[in-house]
Amino acid sequence: MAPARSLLFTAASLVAAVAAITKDVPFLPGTGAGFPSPWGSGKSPEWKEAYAKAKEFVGQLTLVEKVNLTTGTGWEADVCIGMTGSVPRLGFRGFCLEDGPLGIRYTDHNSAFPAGINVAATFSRDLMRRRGEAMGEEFHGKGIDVQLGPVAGPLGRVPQGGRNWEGFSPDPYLTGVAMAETIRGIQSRGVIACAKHYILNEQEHYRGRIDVKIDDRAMHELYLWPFADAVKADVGSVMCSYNKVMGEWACENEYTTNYLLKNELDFQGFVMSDWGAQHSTLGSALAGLDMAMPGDGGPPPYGSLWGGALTAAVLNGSVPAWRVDDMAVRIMAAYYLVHTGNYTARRPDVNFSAWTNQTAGPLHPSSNKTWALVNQRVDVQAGHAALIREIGAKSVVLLKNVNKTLPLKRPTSIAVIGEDAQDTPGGPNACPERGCIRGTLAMGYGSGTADFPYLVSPATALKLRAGAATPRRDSQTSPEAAIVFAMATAGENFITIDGNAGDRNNLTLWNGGDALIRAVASVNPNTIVVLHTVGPVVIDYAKEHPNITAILWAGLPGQESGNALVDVLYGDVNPQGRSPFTWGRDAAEYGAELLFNASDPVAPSQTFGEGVFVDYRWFEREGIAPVVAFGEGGSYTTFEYGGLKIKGYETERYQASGGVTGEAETVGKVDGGEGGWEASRAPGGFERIVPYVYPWVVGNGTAGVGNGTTGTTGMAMNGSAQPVLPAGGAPGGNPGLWEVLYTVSANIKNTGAVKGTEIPQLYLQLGGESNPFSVLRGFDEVVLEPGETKTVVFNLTRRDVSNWDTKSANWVINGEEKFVFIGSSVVNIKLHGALPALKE
Ligand SMILES: *[C@@H]1O[C@H](CO)[C@@H](O)[C@H](O)[C@H]1NC(C)=O
Ligand SMILES: *[C@@H]1O[C@H](CO)[C@@H](O)[C@H](O)[C@H]1NC(C)=O
Ligand SMILES: *[C@@H]1O[C@H](CO)[C@@H](O)[C@H](O)[C@H]1NC(C)=O
Ligand SMILES: *[C@@H]1O[C@H](CO)[C@@H](O)[C@H](O)[C@H]1NC(C)=O
Ligand SMILES: *[C@@H]1O[C@H](CO)[C@@H](O)[C@H](O)[C@H]1NC(C)=O
Ligand SMILES: *[C@@H]1O[C@H](CO)[C@@H](O)[C@H](O)[C@H]1NC(C)=O
Ligand SMILES: *[C@@H]1O[C@H](CO)[C@@H](O)[C@H](O)[C@H]1NC(C)=O
Ligand SMILES: *[C@@H]1O[C@H](CO)[C@@H](O)[C@H](O)[C@H]1NC(C)=O
Ligand SMILES: *[C@@H]1O[C@H](CO)[C@@H](O)[C@H](O)[C@H]1NC(C)=O
Ligand SMILES: *[C@@H]1O[C@H](CO)[C@@H](O)[C@H](O)[C@H]1NC(C)=O
Ligand SMILES: *[C@@H]1O[C@H](CO)[C@@H](O)[C@H](O)[C@H]1NC(C)=O
Ligand SMILES: CC(=O)N[C@H]1CO[C@H](CO)[C@@H](O)[C@@H]1O
Repeated sequence: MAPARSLLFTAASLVAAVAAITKDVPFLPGTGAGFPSPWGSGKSPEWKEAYAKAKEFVGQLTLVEKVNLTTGTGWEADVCIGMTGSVPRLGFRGFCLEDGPLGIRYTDHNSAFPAGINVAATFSRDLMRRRGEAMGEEFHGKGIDVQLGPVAGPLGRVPQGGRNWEGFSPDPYLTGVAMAETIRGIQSRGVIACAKHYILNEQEHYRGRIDVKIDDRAMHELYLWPFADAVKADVGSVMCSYNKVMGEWACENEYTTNYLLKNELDFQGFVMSDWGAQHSTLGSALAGLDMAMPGDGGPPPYGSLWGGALTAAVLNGSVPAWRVDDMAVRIMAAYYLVHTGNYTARRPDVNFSAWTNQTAGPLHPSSNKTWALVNQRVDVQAGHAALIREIGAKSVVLLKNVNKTLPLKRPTSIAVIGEDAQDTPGGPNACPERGCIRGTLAMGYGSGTADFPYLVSPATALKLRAGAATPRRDSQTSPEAAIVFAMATAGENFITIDGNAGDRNNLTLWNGGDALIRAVASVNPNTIVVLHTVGPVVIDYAKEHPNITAILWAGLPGQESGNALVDVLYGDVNPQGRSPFTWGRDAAEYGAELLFNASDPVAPSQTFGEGVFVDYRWFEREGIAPVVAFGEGGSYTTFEYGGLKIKGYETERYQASGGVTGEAETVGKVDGGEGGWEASRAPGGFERIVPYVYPWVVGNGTAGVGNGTTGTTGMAMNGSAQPVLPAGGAPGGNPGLWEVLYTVSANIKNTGAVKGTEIPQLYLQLGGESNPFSVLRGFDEVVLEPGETKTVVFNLTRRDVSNWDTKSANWVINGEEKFVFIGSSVVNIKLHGALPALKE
């Protein structure tokens, strides 16, 4: 028997959790551990060829050419949001980097895809992958090398987090799957994906100052988990974040970058800084940063922390030559990794300027230099509208549907109420970066936006679909159905809307949404509520209201918003969306708190004392019944579960990885000493663009006198073979973690009258007081005709059944009895059983 789903654990005090933190961390940054910065090995089969090509390419470069690839040319110095220096001698142009996670920012003739949170709600690996592929095609078509997405940080620790919607879900397993599928999709189209923001960037308030403290276990089991999936999926780049972790900036943090990402996870691609998140020349280089973005912002004479300053640091012996070679090799390896097959020789020129909407403009906007035809308005949308509509419809979560109110049955009159249903006056892009509320909400605000090619509002789509039954905007008469629309947005902190500086100040609806819903429901007994929100909102009253017959969460559906919604309202698409987060009654129910008012606003710090207990894990631990549970969502049909089978496999004992890496390599020509200084100056007569970041040294430096930064000196400079960590050994971590230890299967039957898709979910109880009651470890998308039964099979890997153990710095399977729950949400469990003991 599985234990009762009641309060299993007494709530451990947060004070104890906080006290446990320092002792649970293997070391603190700044203590010298975590050096040297691991060099890419290119050992894994997926990276081998890319590394060989990268080394051949980098082997031809001079020091300044290598440095050019590592450093952005400066804010608005070129046409992309970020662009590195080039290698003109070999005809290799710089890397073009462009936001964002739901489509191309600052261009036209591109698509505006559903936000990450929506594709998470589909629980469809297939749609996650296809969305990635379609985005990759668009970025490639515009000549972009790196798409700055997908997002696993913020993970969604707190529901108010301004950028949660750019990512997927506060559940690390769901986010991990979405990261991997999105990355594989993007990279299959010749574009490097960027897993961001690494790491613990969970709120917008104080994001450029806050120091986050966390215990080793929560780091591994929660926040690092989806990044491990990203690395396992061979992501080409990772972006380090604005915040500090355990006292050091995330972009010069040898613990998070060298130790966790590059050593333990064996990440083979390159790490770039978030825009302006780099704080020093040597600290960042030695702690594993590989690319500085946007590149400018340093002191004279270089105007950059890298560029010429990095060249000087190599020449004066402060940064080892192999470290810069490793940066360049990692960057080029990511390039060659995605330029295979169809994409081997295809690298379209950059076809747009992020900085102007005019056709002609400067190639170097910060200096207004070199005017040219910049916006060629290449149409990259292809047939993606159909996919966007499909994701939009399949991400709608049906939260309430009394007496089969939905699907609509040819109502003769519909009232469409609320500004959130309407077209935006001035067009869908009237608010730059969606930085104001006007018309229907289809994406959040900030740098994670793309301009809409068009936006089909719900009102427009309903008008078309309803035909004769012309929708009315008033509620004076008694329409058969009143559809009320309401919204809540959030975004990045460079924009403040209605006092919300990125993060949401509250969890209620915006723009009078709650009052509007109540007013309509007080007069219309068939009130249908549609919510466009960035995350959970407080809707307990609406769930209970007798006149509110249906509630749908449509999230942030992108350009096909209205069409996708109508598909669901009229039953062309049977809803399969499931909530990728928990809905509570107020923010306090979530346990974890967003830091709005720091006692020390200059150097704020915060401890993630709730450990692994976020979202449903916290609700379960505290015995709080959610308003809408994680994984919950209705359908127009019904399903029956049965036939649970659990099978354990005999397995090899888990091997801790060991041994040592190879030695650090210098690649090709090493410019050093006095000759190095001379070789690293700009050629005579070179015409500089001002302001623009270059890799050349100026003046006369001292050759080879320094040997590193204080404290870290010896270790950071040490290029000899280094130990492989026990949990490491291959991209994503120890390969043994992906061994399948159990398969769990169940039969799902469609017991209703219409075709539908069920999302069976597998939760595990890992046992013991320190574990959550249950954690998601599997889901599937099962399409069933009426009366049809299918068997779903879940694989449970060693990683799925393990906990992080600080003492052994590895994953271990604890000795507790473990239970499997299969259900249609975290609280609606249909089948359960015990996992047999492991046969090792
Ligand atoms: C570095 O890149 C810039 C910008 O693309 C270019 O002008 C310059 O010539 C490059 N320097 C070297 C040494 O290739
Ligand atoms: C070496 O160069 C770096 C970057 O310009 C500088 O920060 C550092 O102080 C220099 N060290 C010595 C010993 O010259
Ligand atoms: C290569 O591109 C062509 C044309 O776009 C396409 O038909 C084909 O499926 C692609 N092949 C692969 C392996 O992606
Ligand atoms: C930028 O250059 C263009 C073309 O030379 C010129 O017309 C324009 O006035 C310049 N703009 C600024 C702000 O200097
Ligand atoms: C649902 O239908 C039943 C049977 O027709 C009726 O008794 C009940 O009041 C309805 N519920 C609501 C909320 O309309
Ligand atoms: C370009 O057009 C978009 C969409 O209309 C608008 O949001 C943006 O502010 C414009 N950008 C510039 C640089 O004018
Ligand atoms: C919550 O914030 C929104 C947006 O600022 C605002 O419209 C709403 O009135 C606030 N709710 C409450 C209860 O203050
Ligand atoms: C439901 O709607 C009816 C009008 O049809 C109204 O009389 C009634 O007060 C409403 N109920 C609530 C709880 O608002
Ligand atoms: C560097 O120093 C040498 C002699 O020490 C001098 O000839 C040369 O002009 C100097 N170069 C620069 C750029 O200052
Ligand atoms: C490196 O620098 C440290 C501190 O300045 C010094 O004690 C040490 O001797 C130097 N090592 C070498 C090999 O130059
Ligand atoms: C489950 O694991 C088995 C054995 O490793 C593998 O053959 C199968 O493809 C996996 N199935 C899924 C759905 O991952
Ligand atoms: C200048 C430039 O690179 N133009 C290209 C823009 O993209 C289209 C489509 O890929 C190419 O045909 C152009 O050559």
